[in-house]
Amino acid sequence: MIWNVEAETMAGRARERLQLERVQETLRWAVARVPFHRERLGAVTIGELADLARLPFVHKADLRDHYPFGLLAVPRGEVVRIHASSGTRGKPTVAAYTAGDLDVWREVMARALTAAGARRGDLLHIAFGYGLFTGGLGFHDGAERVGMTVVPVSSGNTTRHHLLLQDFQPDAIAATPSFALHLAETLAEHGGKPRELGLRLGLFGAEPWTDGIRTALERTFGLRAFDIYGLSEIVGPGVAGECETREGLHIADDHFLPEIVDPVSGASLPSGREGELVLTTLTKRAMPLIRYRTGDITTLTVEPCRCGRTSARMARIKGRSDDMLVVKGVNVYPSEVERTLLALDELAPHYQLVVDRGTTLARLEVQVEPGPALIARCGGFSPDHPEIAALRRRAADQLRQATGLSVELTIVAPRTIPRSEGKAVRVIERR
Ligand code: DLL
Repeated sequence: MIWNVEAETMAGRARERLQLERVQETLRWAVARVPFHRERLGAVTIGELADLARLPFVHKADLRDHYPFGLLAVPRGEVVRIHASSGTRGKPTVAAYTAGDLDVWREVMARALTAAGARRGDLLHIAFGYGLFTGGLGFHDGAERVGMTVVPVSSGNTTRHHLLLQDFQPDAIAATPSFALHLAETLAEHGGKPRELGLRLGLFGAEPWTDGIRTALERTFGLRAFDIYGLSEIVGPGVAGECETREGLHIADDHFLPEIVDPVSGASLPSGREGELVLTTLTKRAMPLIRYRTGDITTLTVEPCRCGRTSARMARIKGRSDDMLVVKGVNVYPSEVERTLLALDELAPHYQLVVDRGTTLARLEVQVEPGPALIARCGGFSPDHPEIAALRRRAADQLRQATGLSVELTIVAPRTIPRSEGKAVRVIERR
């Protein structure tokens, strides 16, 4: 089902016209109301969308520098909701919404949910955190707009999740992929069967996840898994989402205009080239952002999709530009390691990368857990068991072929890698 036929199937030319009008209006709005934008953009005007590439970027640091309310384009009293990112380094980044901004968020979330196959009346178990994080409330509001039955469980407390999942038998679950796997694993440990929950749909996002994790989730729960993307600075979840074809994520590009730039030089890249996603908000009033550097690495396509939607689509996120590891002069994203590891059936979808920068040349150790079938075959876990030792060599070999890096690979005992209740931490830095 297409939630908003007019907006989602708009012809290319009409879409571009609308985007141009909305960029121009956003520029006027931001320049007139926010000193930061006025100082940088002055009397700038743009005659066509391509002119956007001449404007300076906004970085996450700019948001921190104007913490908390320095980038507001409306009086504080007109802001009806505030969210914020977790802010691992220093102050959090703040996102502010007018009532109209929240309406747009509900609209784009409703599009993403229905594109994935969610329907009015479906019971949705929300296992994203509620609070300053946008996951819980973003899914919540969008799902209510669709007319779903919302169960706002939030993250944490796995026992409560098990109980509600078993008793309510939801149609759909929304969670980070890593927390969903954790829920399945702990349920099985308590004698439950994830497949018997009867879930039809998994709505996952908030962290990079490869098709290997998708397969693991689909097999474990017997559901179909869909990717939903977003970031709090722009709105939260709902910036983009997969439709049933799962050939990229449809960007709500009548509200958020995407570009791809070279992560190092900032030069604009044509569609089809991999680079950093840059977003310009087209309808936000409380905190418009022009050419915001998301840090997320992906590719854009503007080819119409088989589903009938005509928006630009982005490939699944490969990782954040600041997550890229440079080890012995080789660049590698954690997702590339994940893809290789999960191609091996005997390994479990639990891994982490330990980077040791204590030595002159950084060292990378990949730690991964064996799958339950292998452990059963070996009669328990022992790193020296011939099957486990052989698997270790094979996995290290495949990683070398895929990344060009000879990594130290350790198969660790089951349940050694910390499980996450929100976004998984894949990289541990030791200095
Ligand atoms: O993670 C919003 C969200 C919540 C999206 C629930 C989807 C589902 P932030 O905490 O601001 O917002 O983190 C945003 O998370 O820049 C990406 O690096 C990453 N991210 C979000 N969704 C995906 C995804 C929420 N589907 C940052 N795939 C973004 C890969 C994702 N990475």
